[in-house]
Amino acid sequence: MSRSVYVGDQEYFPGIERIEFEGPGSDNPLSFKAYDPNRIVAGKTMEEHLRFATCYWHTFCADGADPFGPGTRRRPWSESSDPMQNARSKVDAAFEFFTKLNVPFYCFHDRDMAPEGSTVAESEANLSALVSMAKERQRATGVELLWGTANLFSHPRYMNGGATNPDFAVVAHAGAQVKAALEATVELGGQNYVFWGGREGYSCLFNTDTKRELEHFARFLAMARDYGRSIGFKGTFLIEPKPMEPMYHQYDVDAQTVIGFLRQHGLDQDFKLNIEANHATLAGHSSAHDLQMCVDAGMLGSIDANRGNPQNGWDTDQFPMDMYDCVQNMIIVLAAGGLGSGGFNFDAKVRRESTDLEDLFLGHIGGMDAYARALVIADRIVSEGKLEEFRASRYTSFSQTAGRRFEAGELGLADLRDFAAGSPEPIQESGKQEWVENILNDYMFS
Ligand code: XUL
Ligand code: CO
Repeated sequence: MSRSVYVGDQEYFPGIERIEFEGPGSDNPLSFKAYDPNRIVAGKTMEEHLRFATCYWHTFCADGADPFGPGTRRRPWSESSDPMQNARSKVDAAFEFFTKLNVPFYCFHDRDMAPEGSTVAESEANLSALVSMAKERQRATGVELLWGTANLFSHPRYMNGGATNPDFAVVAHAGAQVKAALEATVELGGQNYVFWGGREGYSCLFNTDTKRELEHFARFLAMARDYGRSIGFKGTFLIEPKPMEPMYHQYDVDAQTVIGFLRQHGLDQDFKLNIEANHATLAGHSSAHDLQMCVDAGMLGSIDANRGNPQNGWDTDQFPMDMYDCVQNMIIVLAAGGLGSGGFNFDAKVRRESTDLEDLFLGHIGGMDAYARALVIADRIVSEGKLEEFRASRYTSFSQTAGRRFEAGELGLADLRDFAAGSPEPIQESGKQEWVENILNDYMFS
């Protein structure tokens, strides 16, 4: 689909036109070399497969501040002394950006879009005014909302957590915010609603009742689910795991932890997972690992596409460009039949030293091209089936008599003993990791 470029009263990205696919031969940095939204791969367009989203927070709110220094960039949509005026300018800048980049979706936290007021009612009114404006821009441009969420981690009241705060009065504030953010998401036709457990975790066991906090968390999620369904939210609720930052211990450590938690509390029918690459690596996994765990559980919802930095191990939220990671992730997504109502959201920010407005485009273009290339490579790998054939061949003994009965639950430990005692020593079978890795390189660079 081709969306029309939107420019409001002020043009925020002058000199930048619609980013078009120009192909690998182009030396125009403001063009796609690989992402051709209309190109058909495995029966669907690239746009339909990848469902790219731009995030509001890093792209339009972040100024480059880090723990060692303040922001390095001024944005033309943040120059008024009136926060509501800045918020309105930001909506216009955002829709200009989305349509110039030709990205079909966006994502936001409540506080990215509208400033917090001095009372709950004022915050609700601020959000609802900005949501009306965003809804109008969505209608005018065809850009859609991939997911909404609530920021339950920036305001000082949330320093000990949102839904898991030891003080009920703070939990109530978290509830008020999620209620309003769910209403905003429904109003904007959001396809998913995300919970990233910003400060849902703890720093010290001596002052924390983890059992109680986790029970509160499950109750809170069930309340959000019930309220969302009651106001007509038909999309998917998503939990985004992360093991640390800002808390030392975050409750939603990784995919398997979250899957177990959701099942324990009967939330697995409504909730799936949003896997962020940099969070998986902080947990000591690869993003492919966490994606595979979700697929195995039937709970892969969406992806926050980014990458970390092996040098410092922080959540650096860099734009994805490591092709090995992108290809492995795409193999898993394609083999699973796609992301459904999810998408690839760039939870990624330009570096503190990248101060030009143009850099916002360059970061996204690189990420979109990386995943477009990965899609093409992964499609060949999945459709030719060489790797899958080898993987399946390693398990053939479970299709034969005793192995099949084992999988069917028909054997006991004594049966295993008798089988072992009556059989010759198992023949050594190489896992052939070097060979399968070589195959990946052959596909990537042929
Ligand atoms: C933080 C993070 C969040 C979530 C949305 O690490 O990833 O931006 O994606 O709250
Ligand atoms: Co994220």
